[in-house]
Amino acid sequence: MNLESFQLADHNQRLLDAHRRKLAYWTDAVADAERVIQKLIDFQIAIPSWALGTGGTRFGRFGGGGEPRTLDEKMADVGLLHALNRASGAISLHIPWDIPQDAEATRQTAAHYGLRFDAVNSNTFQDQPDQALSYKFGSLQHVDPAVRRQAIEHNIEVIRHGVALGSKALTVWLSDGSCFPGQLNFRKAFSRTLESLQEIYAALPADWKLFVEYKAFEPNFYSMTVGDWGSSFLYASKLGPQAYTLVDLGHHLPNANIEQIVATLLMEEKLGGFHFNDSKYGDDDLTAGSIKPYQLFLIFNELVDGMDARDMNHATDLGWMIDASHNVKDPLEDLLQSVEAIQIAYAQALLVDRTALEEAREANDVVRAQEILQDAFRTDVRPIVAEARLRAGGALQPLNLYRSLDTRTHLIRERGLKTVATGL
Ligand code: RM4
Ligand code: MN
Ligand code: MN
Repeated sequence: MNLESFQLADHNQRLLDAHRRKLAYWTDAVADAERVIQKLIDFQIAIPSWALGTGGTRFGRFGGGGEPRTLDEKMADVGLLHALNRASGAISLHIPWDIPQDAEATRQTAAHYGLRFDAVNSNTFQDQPDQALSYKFGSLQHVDPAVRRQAIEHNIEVIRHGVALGSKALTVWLSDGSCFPGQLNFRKAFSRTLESLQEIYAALPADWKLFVEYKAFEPNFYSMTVGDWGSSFLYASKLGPQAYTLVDLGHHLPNANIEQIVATLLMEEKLGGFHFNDSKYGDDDLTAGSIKPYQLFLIFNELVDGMDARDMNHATDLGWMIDASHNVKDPLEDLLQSVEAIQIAYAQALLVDRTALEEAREANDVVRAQEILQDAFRTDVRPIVAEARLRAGGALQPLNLYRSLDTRTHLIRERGLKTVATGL
């Protein structure tokens, strides 16, 4: 569904006065507002092609209707999100869930919506119908070199698809590991995985990055071969300068201090990208900021601090992606919520008075340090996030506009009630 410019203009016009009143505080009292607004305008968060349909639980899937049936329809959905919030200008594809049939046409369609292609993702955690050998006992770590070869070739194929689309990174997430103690020789599993990754790394174009995503657990697993940031960091370090660690917020053991992990990886120049989501218990893939917004803010606080320390470009030097999957929400509404939560956390982190924070730290003034952080976290930054959207050509309240246009009903009419998007 296309967003007509008059619909956007009507919506913004109706809300403009109230918005200006809320914004007045920022323009009058916050010297820094313009800097924050500009950074927000530049900051784009990639939408995963697998988040546009309804996700499943381990037991079932409850579709909401109007799901995109093709890659073109997925790009149309992301295009709609981007038209609403002007902050979703990229899409991340999972292969083989979304194989572009005609790369040039796909590129043109993406360009029409103002989208670029973020990291491409390989999949050796499922068997495909036409696949010769099974990944039941792993892929890049498999004891049989023929299975490893197949998995390596698949990753190289994914790079090829990415090159054709103008992507600049490959994300490798493996569900390799073991279910029972004794099943696996940990050292051999590590070495085989490293050797396989080395072959994939060798196939990377010079301006590409390889993201090694870690995950602490899968239900029913005893060990994961890339189980934590330490092992991902090891792989990335051994592979070379184009390899980085990817942090997915849902991939840690409960209560892990993710902000500290982020700070360390950034310092070591090995943080490559992010998969945003939120969770209460496991890899729940819930809406970003829906459970632990303070944690999200603390992570952004480290990101801003660490990136500034290395003079990095916030918008372009790391890969920013959402990785979520839902059963009970309209996926597009959910993604609008996630993007906004990420922007809010980012804006709050930009407000932190870093000079004062450092002074408080050097003076062991714990109370003051906490006050400085919480002052930023408790600031309602929604008016400047909305202002950034407005200036970039988006809607003051994307979710409200999406609903008032009855978008899902239109999508169901256009695509049908029982459509199923590829993915989880
Ligand atoms: C994994 C991991 C990967 C994602 C798959 C679908 O748990 O988060 O990034 O590609 O799920
Ligand atoms: Mn992920
Ligand atoms: Mn995950």
